Amino acid sequence: MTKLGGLFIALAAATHAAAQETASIQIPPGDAVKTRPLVRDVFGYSIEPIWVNAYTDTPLAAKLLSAIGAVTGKPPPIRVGGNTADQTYQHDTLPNGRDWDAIRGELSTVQQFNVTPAWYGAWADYFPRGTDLIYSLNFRANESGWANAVAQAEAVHAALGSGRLRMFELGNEIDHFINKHWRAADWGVDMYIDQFRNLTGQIVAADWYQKLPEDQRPKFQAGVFADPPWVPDQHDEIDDFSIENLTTLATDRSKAGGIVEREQDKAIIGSYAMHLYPQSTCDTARWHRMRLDLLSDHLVLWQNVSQYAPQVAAADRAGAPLIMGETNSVSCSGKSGISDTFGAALWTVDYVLLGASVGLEKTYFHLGAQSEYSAFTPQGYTLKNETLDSGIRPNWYSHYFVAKVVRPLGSAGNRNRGNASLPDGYALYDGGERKDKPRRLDKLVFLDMGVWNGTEGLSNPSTLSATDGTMFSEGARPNRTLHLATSWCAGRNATVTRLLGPGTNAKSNVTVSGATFDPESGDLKKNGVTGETAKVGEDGAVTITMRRAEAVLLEMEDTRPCGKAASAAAGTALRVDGILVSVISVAGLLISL
Ligand SMILES: *[C@@H]1O[C@H](CO)[C@@H](O)[C@H](O)[C@H]1NC(C)=O
Ligand SMILES: *[C@@H]1O[C@H](CO)[C@@H](O)[C@H](O)[C@H]1NC(C)=O
Ligand SMILES: *[C@@H]1O[C@H](CO)[C@@H](O)[C@H](O)[C@H]1NC(C)=O
Ligand SMILES: *[C@@H]1O[C@H](CO)[C@@H](O)[C@H](O)[C@H]1NC(C)=O
Ligand SMILES: *[C@@H]1O[C@H](CO)[C@@H](O)[C@H](O)[C@H]1NC(C)=O
Ligand SMILES: *[C@@H]1O[C@H](CO)[C@@H](O)[C@H](O)[C@H]1NC(C)=O
Ligand SMILES: *[C@@H]1O[C@H](CO)[C@@H](O)[C@H](O)[C@H]1NC(C)=O
Ligand SMILES: *[C@@H]1O[C@H](CO)[C@@H](O)[C@H](O)[C@H]1NC(C)=O
Ligand SMILES: *[C@@H]1O[C@H](CO)[C@@H](O)[C@H](O)[C@H]1NC(C)=O
Ligand SMILES: CC(=O)N[C@H]1CO[C@H](CO)[C@@H](O)[C@@H]1O
Repeated sequence: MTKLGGLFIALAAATHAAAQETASIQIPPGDAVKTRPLVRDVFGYSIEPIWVNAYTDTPLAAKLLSAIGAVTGKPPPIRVGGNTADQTYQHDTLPNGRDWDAIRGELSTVQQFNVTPAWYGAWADYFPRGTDLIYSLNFRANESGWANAVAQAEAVHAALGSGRLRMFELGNEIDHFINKHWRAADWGVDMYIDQFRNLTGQIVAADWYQKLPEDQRPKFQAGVFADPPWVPDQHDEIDDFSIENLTTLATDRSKAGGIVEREQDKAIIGSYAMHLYPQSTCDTARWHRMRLDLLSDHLVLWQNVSQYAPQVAAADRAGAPLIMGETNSVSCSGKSGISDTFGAALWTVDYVLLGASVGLEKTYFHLGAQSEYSAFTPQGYTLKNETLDSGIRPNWYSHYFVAKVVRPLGSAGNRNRGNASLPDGYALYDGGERKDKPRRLDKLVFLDMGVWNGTEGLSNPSTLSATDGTMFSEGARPNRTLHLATSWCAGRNATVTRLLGPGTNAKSNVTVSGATFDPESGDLKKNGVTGETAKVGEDGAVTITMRRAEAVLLEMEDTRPCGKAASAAAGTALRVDGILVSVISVAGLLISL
């Protein structure tokens, strides 16, 4: 973890950089940095089971998710899971004659979510072709040897098929099960491993599973813990759950063991998951600590994300990646005025890329159709005495921006891209898998996380107006100029894409270099190709100016060695209006969009 120490210095520099007017940044050559792979479906969504119908009843989500797939070549991964996963019960038929029914208790909170096998089929075809789905089984209901979960697994696979259903989870935030009275006080890693083996053993032994060719058998995402390792006051209860404790020998934490002790368990674990919500409305202590400015602070994000480094190392040792399986800015449904601002959008970009650079392979942002943190909401509804429209919030635009960041350059599949954190940003490299293909700098991302409270775009008809900004920054919006020393060839142009908003406090008028989405239909209205470029000077010098509260992406499309004359590169010809419309090779599968 020596690299993390190095990172810290870079990040500390970043927090002061906003005050400087210029900064000189040396971009390390590809062979000088340690990188993690950056996958093109790094940014996913987690949908609360009770809200799946709301999302799949309108075309909005499908339209938006397809727009990402059109840029990256791979639609965002979707996890159907959350609190209501452990309240989902499957029945052959329901008294209401439909395929789902939510039984509400006091304060209209959902007590039980009842579904029939037909429910999975109702949304199976909704998500764009190529979407990888994770489905969270009810792990709480352990009666009759998890008969409910065993039946769910078979029914959801029958509806979705192996092409869509990639993994199961067993339960949601299982480290809160004692507190919820779903397990006794002795609930811990050892008992979890026994129960994991029992339920997965039953699923794996089932006829339907055994009949599948080996490469089509859904795997399991293990863990699914909520407690942030380094923030004890946010733990609901005392337990020993952590990815380290789950996957290492109790006697020697540097050696793989625990759940991966048996080869047959290791073979079915596709990934490990944890959840993180840096802020929360769930209790009064945390309610009083909530602040928009905390999202505009790279050091706070670093403190939140770096606590997973030991968990990543443990998952690496155990042979499967760690995933941020459910997250958002503020837990218990979010906080308008924080979660639905342009500040949250910049935070989201920084979070996904920082996570990837620390080794969190993918990050899934939670969606509820009436949640204040959702990137988009499919239907109008009433909340806190306000009537809201369906619509799109600023953090949707961070996804579109990240799509541009991870999109492959040229026409070739590009799976070996790595990342490195830099002061204020990230460097993305490609190649390096062979000696004759040296690792090359592809892209650079810079974020100015300083706060600028503007006076435009303060409201958004899909969110509460009661929280619209009332504090405004004075004077002219500051900017600074970055002088970059890159390994790019003199005379070439880097294309420039910006994530733009009127201010940290804005709830609308956010764009990705002018690209906007219709809040009702989800249609991409402008393509965002402004033609802005940054010319590479002598010795790879690049100069770029960015305003306070802004993100910028630099891409070097011309990837041939220096000295080769520029001509229409193979990749450029495939692009129409900046969007990839071709067939791209993704992990050996051909996916046409
Ligand atoms: C189900 O959970 C309860 C509560 O922790 C426990 O007493 C019981 O033994 C569990 N049943 C099985 C089959 O594990
Ligand atoms: C699961 O546990 C039950 C009750 O202890 C046991 O009868 C059954 O054999 C176990 N199944 C598997 C696959 O481990
Ligand atoms: C891991 O297990 C040890 C030993 O049982 C325990 O002391 C520690 O608190 C556990 N870690 C977490 C994060 O629960
Ligand atoms: C995130 O970091 C902030 C600042 O250090 C801290 O107050 C908060 O508790 C952290 N939250 C989590 C869940 O790590
Ligand atoms: C909604 O209106 C009712 C009745 O006027 C009032 O009592 C309540 O405090 C309001 N709630 C919110 C969140 O403003
Ligand atoms: C910006 O506005 C938000 C609320 O919209 C407020 O919480 C924050 O303190 C303001 N920050 C500055 C530096 O003006
Ligand atoms: C940067 O700030 C300076 C000083 O306020 C201003 O003159 C200039 O127009 C700004 N440039 C951009 C691109 O915003
Ligand atoms: C770089 O961009 C400038 C300005 O758009 C243009 O004049 C020039 O021809 C471009 N150079 C190359 C090598 O594409
Ligand atoms: C800003 O957003 C509002 C509300 O979404 C919209 O009506 C307005 O046209 C937008 N203005 C610009 C300049 O895009
Ligand atoms: C600078 C750097 O390498 N950033 C991250 C990329 O991934 C490695 C993991 O190998 C992290 O340790 C670094 O923090």
